[in-house]
Order: sequence, then C-alpha cells, then structure tokens
Amino acid sequence: MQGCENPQIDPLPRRALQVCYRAGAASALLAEPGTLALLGFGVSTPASTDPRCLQVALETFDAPAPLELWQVNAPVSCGRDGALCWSAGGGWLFAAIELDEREHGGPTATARLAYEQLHRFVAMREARHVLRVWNYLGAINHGEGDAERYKHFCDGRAAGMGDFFAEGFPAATAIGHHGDGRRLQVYLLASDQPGMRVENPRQVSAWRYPRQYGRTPPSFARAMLLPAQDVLAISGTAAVVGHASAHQDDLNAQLEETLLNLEALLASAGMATGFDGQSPLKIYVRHGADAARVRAFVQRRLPGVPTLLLHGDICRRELLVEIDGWRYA
Ligand code: 3EB
Repeated sequence: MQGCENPQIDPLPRRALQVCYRAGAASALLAEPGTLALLGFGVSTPASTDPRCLQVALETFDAPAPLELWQVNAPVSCGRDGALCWSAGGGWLFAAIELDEREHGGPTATARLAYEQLHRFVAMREARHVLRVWNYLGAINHGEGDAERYKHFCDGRAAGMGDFFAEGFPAATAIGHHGDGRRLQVYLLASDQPGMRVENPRQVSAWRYPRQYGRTPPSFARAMLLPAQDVLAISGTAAVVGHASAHQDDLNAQLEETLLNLEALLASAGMATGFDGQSPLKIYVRHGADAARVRAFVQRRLPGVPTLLLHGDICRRELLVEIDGWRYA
C-alpha cells in the first residue's frame, strides 16, 4: 500500500463520501465518526460481526494488509436484512450480500438472487440510486465459451436487475477470487440523488459488446460521477480498445493501455488529467508472479497514488490486469 495522507485533517463537506486505505485496527476505524463501511482483503484481516464490515475474498500483495474505509459526514445506522448487510448515513447507503452457490443452484441462479435481494432492499430506501457495484466470484474463467462462469454470472445479474436499471447501469467491477469457489460477494454504494454515468470514447459501451463476448452483455457503465461532489467512481478498467482485448501476453503494454483508458474516462468526465494522493486505486493482478512488475509500474507511472494490489482474475482470460477506483477532483 502507498500511504493515504491524513484524511482527517479537513472536515468533510456535508454531502461528501470519503474513501481511503488505512492501516490500523478495525475496531478503532469502526469507532470513528461517520464510518459507513470497512473492507478487509484476504484471510489475514480480523473478521468483525459489524454489518459495516466486509471481508473481501481477494488476497492482497500488500503487507500488512490495509483496510478500505468509507466515511460520511453524518451519523450512520446499520443492520441486517436476511443475507444482506447494510449501513446508511448522510444520504449514502452501503449494502452487501454474500451467497453460497451450493445453496442456490449454480452461478446464474445465485447472481440472480443476489441482485434481486439487493434490488428489493434498495428500492425501499431513500438512497435508491445505485451508483457503483463490486462483484467477486470464484473460478470466474472456468468453462469454455458460453459455458464460462462469468457468462453465467452476467445472465443472472441481468435477470436479477430486472428493469431496476432501465435508466442506465451503475459503474461496476467483476473479478474472480481465489477463495471458496462457490462464494459470491456483491456490494454496492447507493445515494438519495442520482449520479451521472460516464462512458469511454475509446471503448464500446459494455452493454453493447457483440455476441462473441457472451449471451448477455455485461451490465455496467464505465464510470459514475457521484452526486453533489466532484468524485468519479471508476469501473474495472482494462486493456480493452473498442470491444477487443489489446496486447495479449504483454503485461506492461496492458498496463499502459489501461492508463490511457483511465485518462480517457477522466477527460470524458470533464476532469483534469492524472491521479493523486486523494484517489485510491485497486489493481487486480491475475498472476502472483506479475505482482512485482505491476508494483514497479505503479511506482513509476502512478507515483504517490494510494494503491492496493489484489490477486484476482479478470473476466477475459487474456487480460492480465485491471484497475478500478476513485478520482477526487
Ligand atoms: C471490460 O472492460 C473488462 O462485468 O461488471 C470490467 C468492469 C469488466 C466490470 C462487469 C467487467 C465488468 O469489459 C471487464
């Protein structure tokens, strides 16, 4: 982890959501005012039963494993609703669900159920505008062609969404974890005001991908400008140009292409170029053996940016790396 500079110094504006990586004990971070969510990575982080805590099933290459902290400038309430955990405050909502495919009949039915339950819950809340979703599933590339598990996930996700996103999809990430292969984790950020979707002019919008990538095109926007705040929530971004994967087997070229895509997104959102100490990024690396090269790239090309390196499979087999995160104006 590269450091998150003292995010506590300036008081948060009233509507703000602050995301950063922090070292330290989960209990202390949960006790800070305005903590909406606390995400741990891998098996090494102590689990907590607080509904605001989620243990993400991706191992990190960073030691000690940092925590991702979401904070708002308002009192926070939280609870559980069936398999779902949630917290809310200041017009923001965090909701998470974890399901075991063995109990729900495979990846399609499980993704469908996860999205139906999230959709049902969010629809009852004031914060009903889903801005950003993260999806972590096991063995994402297992199965050939249309039988690949990611394709089944895309089917179930679209079915579970129903017409809830008729006005446009949220920003998203979908990554394969190396934990218990039947465990699906989905968590989201919603708000009481809509955000603004941003697409990447260098890329075909994912929901318009041609048939060769699957029966059901992936249901996500490339990025989302958060409401009432100059913050861009950036979807999983990889070396996809047009609709094709670029630079097969070339890690550095994929990383450079991914940076070009990230810069194109910033431009498309009307933001200045570059990332800085306020803009935490996650970098998903397919092969553990590539982690050192990815870290060297990040130090050279994204100096001073808080980054978290995670071991995860990208939904197209030829893609070695993917980046998502936040850009604060
Ligand atoms: C891509 O550009 C890479 O299925 O939710 C990126 C972000 C990708 C989100 C998803 C997939 C998803 O198509 C893959």
